Amino acid sequence: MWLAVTREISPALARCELTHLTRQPIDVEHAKEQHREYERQLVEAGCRVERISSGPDMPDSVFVEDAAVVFDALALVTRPGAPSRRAETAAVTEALREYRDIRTIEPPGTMDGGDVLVVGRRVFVGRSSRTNDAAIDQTRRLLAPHGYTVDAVDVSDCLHLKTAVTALADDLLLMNPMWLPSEPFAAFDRIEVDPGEPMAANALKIGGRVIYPASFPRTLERIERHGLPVRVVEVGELQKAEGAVTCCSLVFRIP
Ligand code: CIR
Repeated sequence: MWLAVTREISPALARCELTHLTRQPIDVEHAKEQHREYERQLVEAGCRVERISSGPDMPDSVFVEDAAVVFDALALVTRPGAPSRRAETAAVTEALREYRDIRTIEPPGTMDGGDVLVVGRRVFVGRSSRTNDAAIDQTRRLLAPHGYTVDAVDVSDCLHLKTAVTALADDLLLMNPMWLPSEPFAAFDRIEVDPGEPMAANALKIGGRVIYPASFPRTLERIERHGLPVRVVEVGELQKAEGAVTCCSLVFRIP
């Protein structure tokens, strides 16, 4: 079965990190409602949801994807690029320890899980304002014995690699070609986001189903035209914090 690790929304969400967005007021109660509906969709998709608690000292902790990347053989706990987010990894490590051997990104490496796209045995890592070469090299060394290849991809126009590309299937990517070089992804089929919806490349695939934000109707149409079953969620308050749908969970197989 699937396990989805999520994390409670911090009462301090409004003090989140912002890189490419202008700060807007965030209604934390509304964000919590949207997050609960997101978790309900995870359950509908076949996941058991395990929610970690949070606190006022971790504004961004709901974006649990950034604290770890879970593979079949191990969980890689990151060292988040924003110093304000480094404390998030302790509780995530404890939650994952029961299911996977833990490996960690060590200084001077920094990495956000939002920069790591895993498609089958291919791992693409965004070289971004959050993730550096030291972390990419560590990841390559840790994963090589398990048969994964690791490719670095430069990301400068958006926060994370997965802001610009996610996988809808093992051979199909959803991407914004304006924010990425196309060469690393040449082997894959692709759906491009509608040009008027640049933030629309972040979709969460679980099994054969896709969880997708309600705010990108034209790209949604493109995904549905491919015959993929999509469940739409309202995540507007989390989007104001520069979050999307992959970032609010760590989804992986458990026995
Ligand atoms: C941050 O800047 O770290 C948070 N405000 C947003 C992180 C979103 N993470 C993700 O998409 N993986």
